[in-house]
Amino acid sequence: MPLFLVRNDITKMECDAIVNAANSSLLGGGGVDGAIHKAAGPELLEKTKTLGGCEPGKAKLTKGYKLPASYIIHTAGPKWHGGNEGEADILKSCYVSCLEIAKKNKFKTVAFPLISTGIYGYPKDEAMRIACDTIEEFLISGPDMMVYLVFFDTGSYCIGKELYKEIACFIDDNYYEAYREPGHDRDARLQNSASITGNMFPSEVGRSFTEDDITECQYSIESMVRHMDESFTDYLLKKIDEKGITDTECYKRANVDRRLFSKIRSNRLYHPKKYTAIAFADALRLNLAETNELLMKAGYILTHSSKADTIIEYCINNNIYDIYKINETLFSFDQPLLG
Ligand code: AR6
Repeated sequence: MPLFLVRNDITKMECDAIVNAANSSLLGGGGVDGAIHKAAGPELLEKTKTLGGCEPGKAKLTKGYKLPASYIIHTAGPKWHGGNEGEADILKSCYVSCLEIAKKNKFKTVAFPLISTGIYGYPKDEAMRIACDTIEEFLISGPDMMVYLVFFDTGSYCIGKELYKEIACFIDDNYYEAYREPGHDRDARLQNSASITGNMFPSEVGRSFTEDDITECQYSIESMVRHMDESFTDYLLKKIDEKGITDTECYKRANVDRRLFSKIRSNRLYHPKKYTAIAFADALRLNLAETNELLMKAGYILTHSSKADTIIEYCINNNIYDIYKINETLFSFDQPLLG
C-alpha cells in the first residue's frame, strides 16, 4: 500500500512494471519514452506497432523485454495548453488507468515517472499534486501494492515555493549543522548541543536554562525511567487504543507495510528503525513530547543535529500529519522518507 518518492532513472527500476510517459502513437519518442525504448530493445517497438496507439488518459501493457522491470504500462499524458483544456482530468486518468492495469495483473510494485512534465510542459508542482493525490486515493482503497514516483531531477517543487521557503528558514534557525561552520566558537557549540537532544532542553540557541526547562527536563528523565519496562510495541499498541483508531488505519497512515506492522505487533521487543518509529508517531498524531516518548522506547529522540528531524519537528509543530505531505517535504530537502 505505500507510496514512495525516489530519485532514479526509471529504466533501472526492478519493479513488476514501470510506466512509460508515451504519446498516443506508442511508437516511441524522446524523454523517458526514448530512454525506455532504448533500454528495452527493438522488440518493444515491434510490439507497440501492433497495439493501435493509445488515447490520452488511457493505458496499454507490454512486456519489459530487456528492462529489469517485467512489464511496461504505456500511457499518453496531456499536452499542457494552459490548463483550460481538461489537462488535469486527462492526467488523473493516466494514473488511474495505469493503476487499474497494475491491479488487474496483481502487480506488487509499480514505478511512475512524473507524466507530462517534460516535453508536454505540464507544470511540475501541479502534476506532482495530481500524481500523489490520485495514487494515494487508489492505495487507500486497499490493493497490496507499492508505488514509486520516480524523479529524474530535484524535487524542490514538490511542496510549493512558500512552504519550501518557510521550512528552509526553520532549518536555518534550528538545524545544528548550521552552527558547525568553521570558525564558530566552541562555547557556542556546546550551548547549542543542549538543544540537539530535541525538546527535552531549551531549543533557542544560546539561551540559558530556566526553572521551567529544568522541570521539563526532570519530567522527561522521570518519564524515561518510569517507562523503561514498557517496550516500543507496548507503547504503540496502547496509543492506538487511546486514539481510538484501528491497526489498519494506523499502519496505512504510517505508510508502513501490513507485514511489518504484524511483525511489530507480535514481537513485544521489536526494535524499529528510527523513521519507522516516527512514521507511527505521525500516524497517531502525537505531539512533540509524545513523539519523543515513543521514540525513546526504541532508543531514539528527535535531534536538531539531523536535518530530517528538524523538518519533522516543523511538521509536528504545524500540525502537518499527512505522511505523504511530510514525505514530499523530506524529499524536497533530499532527506530520507518516513515509513
Ligand atoms: N527516468 C525517470 N524520469 C525521467 C526519465 C528517466 N529516465 N527521463 C525523463 N524523465 P517526458 P512527457 C522525466 O518528456 O512530458 C516523448 O517524446 C522528466 O524529467 O519524458 O509526458 C513521448 O513520446 C519528466 O519529469 O514525457 C511524448 O511525445 C518526466 O519524466 C512526450 O515525450 C516526463 O517527461 C511525452 O512528454
